[in-house]
Amino acid sequence: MAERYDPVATEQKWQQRWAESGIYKFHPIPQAPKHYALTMLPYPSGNLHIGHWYAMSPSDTRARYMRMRGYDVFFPMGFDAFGLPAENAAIKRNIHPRQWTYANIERMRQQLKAMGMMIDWDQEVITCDPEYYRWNQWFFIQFFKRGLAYRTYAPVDWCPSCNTTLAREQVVGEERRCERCGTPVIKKDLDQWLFRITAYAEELLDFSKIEWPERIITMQRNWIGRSEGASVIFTTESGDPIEVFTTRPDTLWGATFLVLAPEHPLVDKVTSDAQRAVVEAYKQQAARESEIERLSTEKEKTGVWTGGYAINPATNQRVPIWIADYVLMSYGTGAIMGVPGHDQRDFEFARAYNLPIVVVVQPEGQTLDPATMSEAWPGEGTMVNSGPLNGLPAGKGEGQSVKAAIRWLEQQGKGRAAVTYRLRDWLISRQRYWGTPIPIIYCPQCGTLPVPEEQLPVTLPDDVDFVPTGQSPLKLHPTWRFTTCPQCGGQAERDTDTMDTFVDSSWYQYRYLSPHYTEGPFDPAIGQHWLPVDQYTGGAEHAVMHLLYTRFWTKVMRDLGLVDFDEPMVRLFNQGIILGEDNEKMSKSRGNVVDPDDLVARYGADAVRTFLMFIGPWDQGGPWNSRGMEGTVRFVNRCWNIVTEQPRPSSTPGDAEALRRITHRTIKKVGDDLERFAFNTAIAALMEFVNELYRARETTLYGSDAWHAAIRTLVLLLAPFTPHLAEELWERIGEPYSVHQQPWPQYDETLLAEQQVELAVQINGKLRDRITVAADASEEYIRQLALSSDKVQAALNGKTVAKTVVVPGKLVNIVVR
Ligand code: ANZ
Ligand code: ZN
Repeated sequence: MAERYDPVATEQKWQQRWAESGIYKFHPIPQAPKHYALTMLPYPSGNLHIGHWYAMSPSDTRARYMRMRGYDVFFPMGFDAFGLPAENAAIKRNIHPRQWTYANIERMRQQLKAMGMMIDWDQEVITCDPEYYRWNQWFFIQFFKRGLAYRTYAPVDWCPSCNTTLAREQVVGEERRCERCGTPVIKKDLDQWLFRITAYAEELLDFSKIEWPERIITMQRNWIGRSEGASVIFTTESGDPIEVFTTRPDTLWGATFLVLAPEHPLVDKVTSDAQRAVVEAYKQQAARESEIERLSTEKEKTGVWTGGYAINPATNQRVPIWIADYVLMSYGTGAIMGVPGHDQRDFEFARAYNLPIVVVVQPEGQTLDPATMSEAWPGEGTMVNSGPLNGLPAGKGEGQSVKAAIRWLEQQGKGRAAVTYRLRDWLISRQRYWGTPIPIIYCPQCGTLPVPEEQLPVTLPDDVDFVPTGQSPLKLHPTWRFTTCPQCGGQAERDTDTMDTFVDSSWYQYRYLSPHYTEGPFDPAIGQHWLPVDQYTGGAEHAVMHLLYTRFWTKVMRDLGLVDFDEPMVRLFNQGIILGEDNEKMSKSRGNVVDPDDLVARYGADAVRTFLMFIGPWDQGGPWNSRGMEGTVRFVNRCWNIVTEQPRPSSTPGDAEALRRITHRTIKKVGDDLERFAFNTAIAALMEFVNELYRARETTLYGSDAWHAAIRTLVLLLAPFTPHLAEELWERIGEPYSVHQQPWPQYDETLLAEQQVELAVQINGKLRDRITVAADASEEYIRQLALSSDKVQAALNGKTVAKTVVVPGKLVNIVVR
């Protein structure tokens, strides 16, 4: 009786052996060309779910493959361990967030080990460890010294349920809800720390040094939102300049009013006493609306006149200054020139409030009349009513109106070319407990000072009441915030906010190289060899937060002299999402959650890994399928059996050359597929190969050189996918430990060509047809093909076939009686 494969025992055996023999040990100096493979680190929520498996096991397969390709591969793992859920869970269970977090980490680390990944756990990074967040604080201070961290009192997005501020990226959807809890976000005025990511806006638009999915690049490009145009200076009657940003400076001669955002700092000054009450009321109302509501083109345009006027620098005419909610303080300069002839929103506004409309672009073959126009003309045409621009074609090209307008503005000193970005600075202050304390001291004498670097880390105290009140919990601690001023030694206070956890994940890839290094965020000698990350993998949901922040962070690190490259991750691959069997997002309430622990206990990690990779293209994700899971289990067992079982001796002749060809074709196919993350087709090729091996086993090929070579190749090709099974089989075929230290098999080009042969098809010796088949096609296949030929069928005319003789490479003879 053949021995059955016992995945659970086998997996434990090898996981232990791998750990003892240290085959995944990180080499500070790579011993071969380096390959830094990184997968996004998990949040320690308490349980590894199938989504983690879907993100990590294919990454591990790819990393293992690269190692067999001859690279020294670093594939580290850690935990993104600060953040709100720890506090919420801790409040619910009445335990400390630290305790909750570290218990979860412990559990998840075990689950990750059970997955059979090639992780060197000595390189692990836990972002809530003081030895980690110390460097968040250190970076903060470097940013501060360079003017890249600054504090302002400003209206910020505030989640009333999480009781904290949010970065703009964390406010999602048209309804502007909190990304975490879905509560509608409100505005609140607070003193907040921001990182000046906008200083890098232009450079962040340069994607030429990275190979990232087009989708992510587009999302980042749109998020940064670059607009080219001009800033134009209008002057109020009291002499204050009002700068507007416009993409159409050529329409300046048609600007018949100005509109300020209700929050614009000049509103109070330009407002006349007669208008003050309505202006105040309007400001109040606008403050309650969301940005999306304010920008909506559907919405009726509203606004009020301030009672003030400014001078249009081109026409020298007085234009009224209005405020309206469709102008946002957070974009451009927070003020616009109203050009109702050519901007639809301005047109609607002018019609609603009876403001004059002037046409400055006449379209070809039409004469627009402001009195009868029903909408603005944003298109092409010839400039009219525009002094020096008259007669020019309207457009952005050379010799066209926009360039001419900018030149005119610059000559007159009334404006200049300008670029505006949608990107805002990154707000990092959080009024929560479980995060990195901001290393700043406020001294009544000396002002705002960074904590001296030798005093880092500023540790997070344990004895804090962290139940959210809207106040920073650290502020409520009886003593923590009191300190002495590093400059004058007098009484001073610490900043009591903590940092956004996206700070932690902005640079963790550097820390993995030397997680306990004390002289800097990472050991530069090791960084020299290993950076940057060669291959990053993770979810596409991080397109505009994490993936933008880490690019920004690396550029700052470069400017600080810490690294000598511009981009943190050269290549990026985004996996899809694994859905429940019902094709819906997995969720407890739907009851469609698949628990990897159960599956591993039943089928082993290798089968689960393989199934996840076989389910479909990795970037597309797909629904769970229990039948498919069983299919994978069968495949694992078939691999086991083909290597370990001894068949009965056979005298059927086998084709050694054909076996060699399929072996080499499989090497090439699996390798090519792994290069492009096509795990599913790679596994399909392996399945075909195993089928072929089952056929070959029933012939004299069993036990031949070609057989042994094919089996050995199979085990090597399985190694990245089913690391435990492959290791066990490798031992069983008498090869030395470890299969994971073997080179990837090479294929022989000359064996790849799929040779075609033409066969004559005879009936009782008489030629009836010719068929073309692969040179190594099986006899059964050739027989089927010959019998299904139309000509053969016609000639047979219902007669019974006595037998069919296949002469390989030559002919098929069908004998009828
Ligand atoms: C005059 C004008 C005439 C405009 C015209 C457009 C067409 P993008 O492409 O998104 O950058 N604008 C500027 N600042 C604004 C703000 N804070 N809130 C709302 N709208 C603002 O759009 C730039 C255009 O949006 C600017 O060009 C300005 O209107 C408006 F025929 O100025 B334009
Ligand atoms: Zn002081």
